[in-house]
Parts: sequence; C-alpha cells; structure tokens
Amino acid sequence: MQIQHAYLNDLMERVIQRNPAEPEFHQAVREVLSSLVPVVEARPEFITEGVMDCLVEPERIIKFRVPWEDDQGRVHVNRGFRVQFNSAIGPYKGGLRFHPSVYEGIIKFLGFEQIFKNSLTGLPIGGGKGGADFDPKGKSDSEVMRFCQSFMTELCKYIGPDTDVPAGDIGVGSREIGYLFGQCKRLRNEFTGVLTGKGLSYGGSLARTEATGYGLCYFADSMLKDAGRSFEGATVVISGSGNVAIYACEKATAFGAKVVAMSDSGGYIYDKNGIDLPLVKQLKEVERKRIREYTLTHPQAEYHEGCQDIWQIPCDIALPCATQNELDLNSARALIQNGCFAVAEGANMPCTPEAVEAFQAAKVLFAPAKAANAGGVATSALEMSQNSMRFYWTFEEVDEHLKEIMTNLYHNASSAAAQYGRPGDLVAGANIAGFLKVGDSMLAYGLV
Ligand code: NDP
Ligand code: 2IT
Repeated sequence: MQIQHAYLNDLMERVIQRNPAEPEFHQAVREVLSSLVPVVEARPEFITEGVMDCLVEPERIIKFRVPWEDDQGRVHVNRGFRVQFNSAIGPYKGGLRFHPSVYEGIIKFLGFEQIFKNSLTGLPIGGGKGGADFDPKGKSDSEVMRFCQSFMTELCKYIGPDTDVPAGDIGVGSREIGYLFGQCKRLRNEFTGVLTGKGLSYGGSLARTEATGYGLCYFADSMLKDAGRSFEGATVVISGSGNVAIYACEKATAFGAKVVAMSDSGGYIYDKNGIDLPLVKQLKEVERKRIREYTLTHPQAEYHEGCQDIWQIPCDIALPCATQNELDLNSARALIQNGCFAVAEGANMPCTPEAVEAFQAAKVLFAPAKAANAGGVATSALEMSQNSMRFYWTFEEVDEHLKEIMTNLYHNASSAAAQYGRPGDLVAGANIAGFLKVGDSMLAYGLV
C-alpha cells in the first residue's frame, strides 16, 4: 500500500528500514502518514522544517532488565520498556502493558498512537508507552508485587509528574498500579502524581476505572446520533472482558443496547438474553477467572473456544476491546454481511487495515481507536490536574468532563476530515486533528 506522496512514501520506507521486524509500528505509522498527505500538501513546512522526520523517531527509548524471584525462589528475567515518544505538548503520558507478546515494536506502535490520541483530548499531554514481556496471568499476588517492584526500581529514574506519567494498559490494573506507585514513592521519598489509575485512597480519580469504556460509548453515541442512529435497542458484540470491555458493556447497556457476547484470549460467550455484567465483573475483576466459567451459572449461554469467531455473531454495533489486529478482513466481511452499522474501537488498533477499508467502503460508521478510546487517558489527565490541585472532583464532575471531552473530540475529528477533503472519514480526521497541535508546537520549537 503506497502512500500517495513522494516524500511521505520515502519516509515510510526509511521507517521500515530503520525499525526492521516491527510490523505493528509500521502499520500505525503508515496509517498516520497516509492521512497527513493533504496536510503536508497545504503546509509543506512540516516537511521542510523536519517535523515529519522527527515525528516518526521516538525522543527516547529506555530498555531494561527486570529480574525477579517466583514463590519457589527461582529467578526470572523479563525485559522492560518505556518509549518516550513525543513531549511537544506535555509530559509523556501513556500506559504500561504487561503481556508476553510485548517487544519494542508493540510499545513503539502504542507510543506513536498515543501522541495523536493525547493531543485529541485537548489536554496538555505528550505521548509515551511502556511495559514488559511479563505475564501476570497465573502469578500469585506476591510474585506480581516482586515483579512490579523490580520494574519500578529501574523505571522510576526516568518518570515524574512533569516528565512522564505512566498508567495501566493490558495486564496492568489497580493491583499493579498500587505496587508500582508504592515502590516509586519509597524510592524517591516523595508523594506526587507520578502514575495515574491510582486507587481512590491514595490519589486516584473517581471515574478513571470506567473512563475508557464509558468514553468509547460517549464517542460512539455522538457518531451514531450524527447519522440518525443510536444505541437504543441495538444488539452489541464486545470483544475482551477486561477494563475497557466491562465498562463499555455497562454504558452501552445504560444507553439501551443489549450486549450479547464478550471474550477473553481463550474464547467467547454468547448470551442471547444479554450479558450478565455483574457476573463478568465478579469473574474477571474479583476472581481473575476465565470467561468460560460464565456458563457454569448461565447454562443457556454458549461458550466457544477461540476468540476470532465472536465477529460471526450478528450484531448492529461491534466494539473490539481486546487487542491489536484482532478483527481482520474476514471478520469485517461477516459483520457487514450481518448488517452491522457501526464499529468503534476500544482497543488500540484492533482492526486490521483491510478490515478498516472494508468498513469504510461499506459505509459502516467507523470510530478509530485513537479518538474513540481517548477517554481513559483524558481522565488520567484529569487525575493529574486533581493531584496538582491536591483536590478531588466528584464522580459526576469527572464524568461530565469526560462526556464533554469525547463529544468535542468527535466534532473536531469530524470537522478536520471535512476540512481536508475526507468528509465522514474519522480515521483521517482523528489523525489530522491530533497531528496539527503537535506539529505546530514542533515547528515553534525549531529543531530540538
Ligand atoms: P485488560 O488487561 O483489562 O483486558 C484485556 C482483555 O483483552 C482481556 O479480556 C484479555 O483476555 C483480552 N486479550 C488481551 N490480549 C489478547 C490477545 N492477544 N488475544 C485475545 N484477547 C486478548 O486490558 P484493557 O481492557 O485495559 O485493554 C484492552 C485494550 O484497550 C488494549 O488494546 C489497550 O491498549 C486498550 N486501551 C486501554 C485503556 C485503559 O485505560 N485501560 C485506554 C485505551 C485503550 P485474557 O484475560 O485472556 O488475556
Ligand atoms: O492506551 C491508552 O490510552 C491507555 N492505556 C491509557 C493511558 C493513560 O495514561 O491513562
């Protein structure tokens, strides 16, 4: 897939050569550069002043050894990362992912996406991401604690409330954030908002837990309304059953939809009567069990091994909320054939480029991740504000801010798309609107 601009196409080739064997990073960069063609045509200074070349190169990559001992006293060595991608508009901000599939290319793709997402929130946060190839699944609390302490012993040298503020992502939830924050506080002998997603007793923000899933539905609601549609009465399929999926399910249901399927990496459940969300919360948030156990108390529900086929279930709205490239062209075709009219990405880059193209060609309303899932990081930025003020807002106040941020974000992405000749294309609109603020700031700084 060529980029229809000689300089940007050449830049893409250089990105591939300089970052070999990192297909997810290439995929994320290609999408953004393709969207920015009309922008650099209108404003060639982004090329001549070196902004585009700098944009695709992280400001800093930190890569470190994470040794830890399991409960039997055996030593394990994992690899930790923090990619500080772009600080043009604020301190680096973005989550930490603990998953065996993590390598530098995954963190780079996520950090790159985060630049534009964070800019879209309208709040002063730069882009970063981190993580480790550690699998918290099946580990005891003590093992997870020792891992987090070892990870933070190194990471704490590079972060700070005005420098870089990590948060959660896949495999990093409130338990991990607690261990990470406790160790950072101990090592630095200071209590500052150096992480977000903190527990409510030690500086966390109300509504941060719900924010990504709720924000996804607020964004989708704006998109649907603009097209004369709504969640009311719609059948919804959600992949994943983690933080994002659970609160997307909660808000979609509150908006009058019926969610009929959810998944984990083992398989999916299909409950025609509508998902029993309190049970999913109990299984996933409290007991850390597999989604298949849902059928033990709900025999009317079906469990299917493997998560791909969840997209074969007929639905009106699809919300992929698990992981990157989980929804491919075949799945997109099935959704289209079954009459699905909207797809909103809760996960980061869950739809393959071919799937996105198929949705757009079929006029399925499509909300790209960096816009649709920005509610999590936006609320993290609100947590930073509250920490700086040494003050707390109520749940309703934070939720109101979130709603307003997501509604504005939809309108900004939508009008940027129209302004640059791609009306209705929220992929282009989000990339363009996200880029402009960052690009203008980089221009103002000169070559730094
Ligand atoms: P969680 O760890 O809470 O949940 C992840 C869910 O996705 C689990 O159900 C997990 O299943 C499933 N999953 C993870 N990896 C795979 C895989 N390779 N194949 C199939 N299923 C998989 O993470 P979150 O809910 O926080 O994150 C989900 C997505 O949302 C990620 O893409 C993340 O980057 C993105 N995101 C998260 C935000 C946040 O605030 N947390 C903000 C914005 C985006 P299992 O338990 O079996 O592994
Ligand atoms: O992908 C994301 O936006 C996140 N994992 C949330 C990051 C954050 O800093 O809250």
